[in-house]
Amino acid sequence: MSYVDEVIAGVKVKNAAEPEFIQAVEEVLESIRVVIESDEEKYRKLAFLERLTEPERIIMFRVPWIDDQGNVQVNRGYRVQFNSAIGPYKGGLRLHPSVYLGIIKFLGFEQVFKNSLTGLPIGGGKGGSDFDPKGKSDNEIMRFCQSFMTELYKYIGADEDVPAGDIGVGAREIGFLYGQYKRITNLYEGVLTGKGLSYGGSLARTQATGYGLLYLTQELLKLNGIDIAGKTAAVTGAGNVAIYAIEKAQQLGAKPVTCSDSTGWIYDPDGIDVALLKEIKEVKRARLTEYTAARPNAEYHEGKGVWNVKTDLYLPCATQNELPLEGAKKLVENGCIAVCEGANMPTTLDATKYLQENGVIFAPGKAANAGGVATSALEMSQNSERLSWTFEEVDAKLKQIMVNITHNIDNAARKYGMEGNYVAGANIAGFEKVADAMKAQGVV
Ligand code: NDP
Ligand code: 2IT
Repeated sequence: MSYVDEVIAGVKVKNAAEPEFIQAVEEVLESIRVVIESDEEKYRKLAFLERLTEPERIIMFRVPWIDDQGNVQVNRGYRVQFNSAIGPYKGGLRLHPSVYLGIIKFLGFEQVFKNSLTGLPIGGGKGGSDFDPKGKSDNEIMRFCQSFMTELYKYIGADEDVPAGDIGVGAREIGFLYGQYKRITNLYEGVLTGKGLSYGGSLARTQATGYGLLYLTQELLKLNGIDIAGKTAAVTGAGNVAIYAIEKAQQLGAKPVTCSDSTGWIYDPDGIDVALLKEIKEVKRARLTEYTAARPNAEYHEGKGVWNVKTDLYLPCATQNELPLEGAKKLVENGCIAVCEGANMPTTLDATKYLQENGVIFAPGKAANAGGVATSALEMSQNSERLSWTFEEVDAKLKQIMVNITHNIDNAARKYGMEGNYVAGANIAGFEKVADAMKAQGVV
């Protein structure tokens, strides 16, 4: 059996109850097969892939907190410190009831290659909890965040591990987490990113993932001789990534006509009203059903099905495995030109394969959504030099990083004879730097 197949089989046995982690590993290892097989015996002797797929450290802990009724609640907290070959662990925290170890491991594994693609010195990690922020008061959120940080602070630091936001973690949560870290450690350091502007945050971090997604989409289309202006787009999600993807798409002359949340989706033929969406989601923290009340031409549909809307571009920005084969078939039928992933692993493996085989330009999340973590690394730089850069400065750096990623993944795919396969290109380009650093640092 080839070394890659051997390791995939081993990962499946060892992590049998974690399908998302297995999925992420399979995708990466299949892509880098061509690199590994060019020097198979050396990689096998170094147990290189076994080390690459085993987190350096997994931290799991109890998070007790008291709800508004005075009852004690208990959640489980996680931090997976996956790989520190190229820098301190870096990656978000997710608060969602679906969180379990397999989700955090898949996200941490993806983060290793994504962070490498940014070209900045950041290793990969991820954390979170099965805590459900929906319906909780601000005080409950604060008590949860304080309890979570009371344990997590032991394992993180500005040069050690720097968490940030992800699903369910935005400016409010980062504020509570930062306050508690500072209180316990007495350190005013850049231990979290996504901070508020009054206490060390970076301009453009809020917008960065969505904006970055569109910068990459624009450049990738350009590489393929297509202009983004005038294109229609279907966006899923209605959170941080989706909102700023919609905003930047409009600025680039495209027309996003959908968004969604966990209960349903909106089709607005006049184009999504981004100010209204921000008001509903960022200010009121309300459901999308409120959108149609203010926009008579818009339709609200329960459940899933954004892929039924005929658009040129499809930008999934909600969660993992939200785009199944059935949706991919519909996209191809509708003549979709490109799918660029704002979320982490939103497309199932069979759907990805179907899209690629049918000529749809496909940009994987670890390249397409890297603008968020890249700007987090820029926030770390500003914290280190105790300066803040202007919005224009950060945005220009973000754009340049996304343009570089686009060309790097294109070139890596070409180098190995897989022109246009940006999944392979992203995995190979991300892997090369990490592999080089791991080899140089010996067996650790
Ligand atoms: P938010 O919490 O701001 O928004 C998440 C959105 O996705 C909400 O509209 C939410 O709906 C929807 N959603 C979440 N879970 C599900 C689910 N299980 N089924 C259906 N819809 C769901 O998160 P972000 O926008 O920050 O994150 C979105 C995606 O982007 C995630 O995959 C995240 O890992 C990825 N990402 C985020 C980055 C960042 O900087 N924030 C950077 C790179 C990637 P509802 O409110 O109803 O739950
Ligand atoms: O998935 C991701 O890249 C993020 N949630 C952002 C991580 C970060 O450290 O900014």
